[in-house]
Amino acid sequence: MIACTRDCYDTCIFDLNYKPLNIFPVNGFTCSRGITDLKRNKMNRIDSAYIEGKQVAIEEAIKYVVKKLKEYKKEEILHVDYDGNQGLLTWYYPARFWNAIGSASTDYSICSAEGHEAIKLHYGTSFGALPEEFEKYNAVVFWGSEAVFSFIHGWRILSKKYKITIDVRVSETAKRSEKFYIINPSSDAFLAIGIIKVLLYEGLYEESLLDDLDSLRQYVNQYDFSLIEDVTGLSEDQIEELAELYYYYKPLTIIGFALGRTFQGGYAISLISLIPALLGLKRGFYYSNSQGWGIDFSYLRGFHISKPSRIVGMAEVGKEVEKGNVKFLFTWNSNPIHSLPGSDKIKEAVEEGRLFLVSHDPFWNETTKLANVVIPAPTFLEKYDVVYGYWHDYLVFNEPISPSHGITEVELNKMLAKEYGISSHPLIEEDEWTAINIAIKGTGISLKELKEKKVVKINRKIEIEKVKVKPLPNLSLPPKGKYLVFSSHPNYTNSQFKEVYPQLPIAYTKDVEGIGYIENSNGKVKVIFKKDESIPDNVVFMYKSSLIDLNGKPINSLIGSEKGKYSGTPLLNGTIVKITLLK
Ligand SMILES: Nc1nc2c(c(=O)[nH]1)N[C@H]1C(S)=C(S)[C@@H](COP(=O)(O)OP(=O)(O)OC[C@H]3O[C@@H](n4cnc5c(=O)[nH]c(N)nc54)[C@H](O)[C@@H]3O)O[C@H]1N2
Ligand SMILES: Nc1nc2c(c(=O)[nH]1)N[C@H]1C(S)=C(S)[C@@H](COP(=O)(O)OP(=O)(O)OC[C@H]3O[C@@H](n4cnc5c(=O)[nH]c(N)nc54)[C@H](O)[C@@H]3O)O[C@H]1N2
Ligand code: SF4
Ligand SMILES: [Mo]
Repeated sequence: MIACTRDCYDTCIFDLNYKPLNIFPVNGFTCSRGITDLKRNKMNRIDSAYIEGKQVAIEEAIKYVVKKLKEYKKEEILHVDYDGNQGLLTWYYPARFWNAIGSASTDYSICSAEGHEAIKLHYGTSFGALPEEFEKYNAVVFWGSEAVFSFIHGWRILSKKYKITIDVRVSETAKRSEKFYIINPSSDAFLAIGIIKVLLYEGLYEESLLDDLDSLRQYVNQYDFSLIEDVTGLSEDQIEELAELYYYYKPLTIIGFALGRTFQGGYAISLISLIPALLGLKRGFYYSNSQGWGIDFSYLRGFHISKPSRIVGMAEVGKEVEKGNVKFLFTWNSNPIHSLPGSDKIKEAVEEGRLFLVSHDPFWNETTKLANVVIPAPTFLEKYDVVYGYWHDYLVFNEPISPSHGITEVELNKMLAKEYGISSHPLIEEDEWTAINIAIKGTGISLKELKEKKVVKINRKIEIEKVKVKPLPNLSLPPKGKYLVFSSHPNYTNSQFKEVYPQLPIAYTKDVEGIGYIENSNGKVKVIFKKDESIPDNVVFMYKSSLIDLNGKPINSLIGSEKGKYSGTPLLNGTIVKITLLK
């Protein structure tokens, strides 16, 4: 079997002919990327190792990387890895070499970390509804989620329900919903307070699971409806209607990752998560179930023996590179030049010789094209791995169906360790399969069983009886202005698939058409503007897969190093910009 390892809610499972399995919730269908995977696997591949653009043997590249590594202090060496491939052997285990040498690590905050912490404050876990539980609801609220594109199997189940969407523009999900509410960007915490106020005032909460309604009442009383109306852009009547729909339908709330990247996004998610509990729904939300399976990701990364010498927030990598605090950057499973905030600073530092960049990736991308050293990696179709999802509860034993290109992350880890002279370090000595067997113990599944059956249900149930009201956040007013806002495109997963579906940097606004600039105090980028009536005045909208401007400059030049309060997630959807058309 093979599970698609891309960063995606759905984690489709395929047979060895790459046909999607006809089991719930995969249900025999996949996306526009899934159907082109076999073709794409032969396109745009890195076919060899490279040093400064010159083709070399992989062994030579590794020797050179280790020689360079030894020139820097461990705090100046940073590894940047994220979810290009969610396999336990591809993403997690390879952090061991870096932890063994005590280099710096990121805080893994770029995507969903803020919301995990926000929900855990109240529920003690971020584990929400399972696919089977999606089926039981009559209605759903998509809150900051473009599920029609980003979560196609979830959407297939939920599209049959009564649907309510809360967004800052008329998204595709909004268009296909029975009701939608368009609010001002980054005002979600205030809307959640408005809904809670109505439910409490009107007594619409017979079976609340919250432990301290008095504190909640006092808290929401601090916020007048006139303020909530002003901040959210909705009228009191609209908020009342939304609250009554919540009470009447008792919907499942899909809390989108996009929210965690807004101004006060963690606060918003924390308050939103209280609504289903107030209505008596146990785990009446879905955010990401990844931290609920009992997989010990820290063990895989080796934190039980060696920790990073320092943590650099993903919001701050650009800034730290600019300051000269990071001089060596090793990346795998991630395309930082495309996707990190302030990535223009990383690009400049490499071009000016202030940063040594190494990338291990299967495909040529914005980072590999710039890197001093490139090492080819096999794709998930070319190696063994163990894969979990962040929605469904299957664990999958991935088997290769194509000949391997390059060197796996595990092999590279071992070769780096050998060259560095630390092969006998306990993190390196422990065989990767032994590490996996230990790390998945909490799922109740052994590696032996998984290897035999290939696809095994984790069957984890987390019961919630009471939900804690406190801590409640102290809110500030979101800044006014035009917000640059991003979302998922159906044909790409983040920066991937441009070899199949080429694209241009297009920014959608209500009324501007032509070529021009988006700018703020952090930078200026050149894009194509297109008019789109679904975008309000205070939003400039872009897909998060076209983050390189017409001059090759990262759009993320515009994103500063501000970060969320709970987990340091960058404010990717919280940036204020100005637009000008080229004369
Ligand atoms: N096809 C496809 N699927 C994907 C991905 C992909 O690139 N392509 N990426 C995957 C990844 S990495 C992730 S993180 C998830 C993301 O999936 P989602 O959680 O669905 O997030 P986004 O698609 O980024 O954006 C969701 C919506 O949030 C809205 N939004 C932005 N700011 C605000 C705000 O302040 N308030 C409110 N209420 N709404 C706001 C946007 O307009 C957008 O419609 O999808 C995964 N699935
Ligand atoms: N402005 C703005 N920036 C954003 C976002 C936004 O909404 N707006 N979204 C953010 C979000 S949600 C996320 S998750 C990040 C994603 O950021 P990225 O790191 O760009 O994520 P991907 O493009 O999914 O994957 C990264 C790389 O992993 C590689 N890869 C795939 N499989 C393997 C493998 O088996 N081995 C190795 N070594 N590499 C592999 C891919 O080829 C790709 O180059 O971007 C963030 N950046
Ligand atoms: S990207 Fe998502 S929907 Fe597409 S094949 Fe992979 S898991 Fe399935
Ligand atoms: Mo993400």
